[in-house]
Amino acid sequence: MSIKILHTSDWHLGKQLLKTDLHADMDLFFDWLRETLVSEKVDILLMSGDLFDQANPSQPALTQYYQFLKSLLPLQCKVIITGGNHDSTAVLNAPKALLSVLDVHVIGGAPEELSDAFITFEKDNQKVVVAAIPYLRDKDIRETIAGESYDDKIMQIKKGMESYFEQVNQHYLENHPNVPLIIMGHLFAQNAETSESEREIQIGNQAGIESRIFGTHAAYVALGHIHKPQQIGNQNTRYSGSPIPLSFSEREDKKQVILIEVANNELQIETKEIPSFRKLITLAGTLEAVQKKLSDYQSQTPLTDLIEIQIEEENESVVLINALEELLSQENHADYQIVKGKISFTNSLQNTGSLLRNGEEITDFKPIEMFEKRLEQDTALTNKTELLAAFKTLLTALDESEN
Ligand SMILES: [Mn+2]
Repeated sequence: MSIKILHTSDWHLGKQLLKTDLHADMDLFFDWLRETLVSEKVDILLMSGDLFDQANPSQPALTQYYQFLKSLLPLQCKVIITGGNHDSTAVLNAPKALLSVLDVHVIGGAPEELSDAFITFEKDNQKVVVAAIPYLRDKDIRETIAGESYDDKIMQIKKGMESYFEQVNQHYLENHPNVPLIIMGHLFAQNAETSESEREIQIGNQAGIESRIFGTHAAYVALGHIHKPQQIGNQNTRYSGSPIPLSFSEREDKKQVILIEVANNELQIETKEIPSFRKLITLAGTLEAVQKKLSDYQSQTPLTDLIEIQIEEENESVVLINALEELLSQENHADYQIVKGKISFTNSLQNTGSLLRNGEEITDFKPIEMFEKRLEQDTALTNKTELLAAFKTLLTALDESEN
C-alpha cells in the first residue's frame, strides 16, 4: 500500500490580473483539483504558501477558500496549508483550531515550537512526516542590528535560513527517524526562474538560498513562491508553480500539480498538467496584422481570454495611436478581452527638436506655427484642416482663461 501526496502552491485567492477578477479561474481549478484528488486517491494535499493574494483577503476570497475546504470533507484527505509572503499569519491562523478538527492543518507563520510544524500521517504500514515550514520572516531567522550594511543583511538571512532548516532536520532525526520526510517551504531558491507576479521576498530576492540547505534527509521538498513550475537542484526539490497564470509573463507556462507516491519508503514523482481555463495572449505586429489576428481569434477555453497587443509600425502617426486607443476601449468580445496595449515606431518623431532646422529656436515660433510644422511632418494624417481648427479653438480658449 502507498501514500499519495499532491503538491500545489500560490493560489493567490482574490487576485485580479489588471482589472480581471480571477475568481472564476480558481473555481474551475478547484473543481479539477477535487476530481484529481478523488481519481488519484490522494491522501494528503500540500499547499505551500500564498493562499491569498492579499494579507487582508476580500470576503469573496475567504468564502471561496472555506467553500473549497468544505467540499473536500467527504474525501477524507488530509490538508496542510502554509502561509506565504503574501499571507498574514494571523488571518491564516485565526480558524486554525477549528480547521484542525476537520483534518485541515494550517501553519500561518513560523510556529513558537518547531514540533508544531511536524505533521505525521500513517496508512496501513506506511508512514510519512511533513515538516510544514511557512514563509520565514526576518524576525524568525535573524536579529536586526542597527546600522548593518545591505551585504550583512543578506548574509544574515542566508545564515538564518540555513540554521532554521538545520533545526528542522535535527528535530526530524530526533523524533521521526526512518520515516520518509517531506519538507514544505516558501522561499526564493537561487537560480529559480521567476515571472512578473511574485512579490519580492527578502530584500530583492538577493538572499536566494541554495537547495543544499534543506539537508540530506528530505525525500521531497515541496516549494512555493515561484509561479513557473520547475525543479531546483535535484529532481526531488520542486516548485509546483501557481495553478493558473497570474501575469502575462506566465502565458507559456504549463501549469501543473505534482503527485508524490510513497510506497515501501520509496518515492515516485509524477506531474499532472492543469487544463487551461483562460488563455493570456500577446498579439504583435502592424496595426493591420493585429486587427486581422483579432478578427480571426477564437477562444478554446471556458473563460474569456485576455489579450495584450503590441503594435509595431515604421512611422510614428497620431492615426495609429488613435487606432490603438480605439482597440483598447472597444466593448468586450465574446472570445476575448483586450486588457493591455502598446505601440512602438521604428522611426519615431523624437521631440520638437526634429521640427526645427539648424539655427532655429523654438522661441522664434508662435505655438500655431510649431503646430503647423508638426502637421506637415505627419504624412499619414488626412484631417489636417480639422486638427488645425481644433488647435486654434484651444489657443483661443487658453487666451481667454488667462484673462
Ligand atoms: Mn506567490
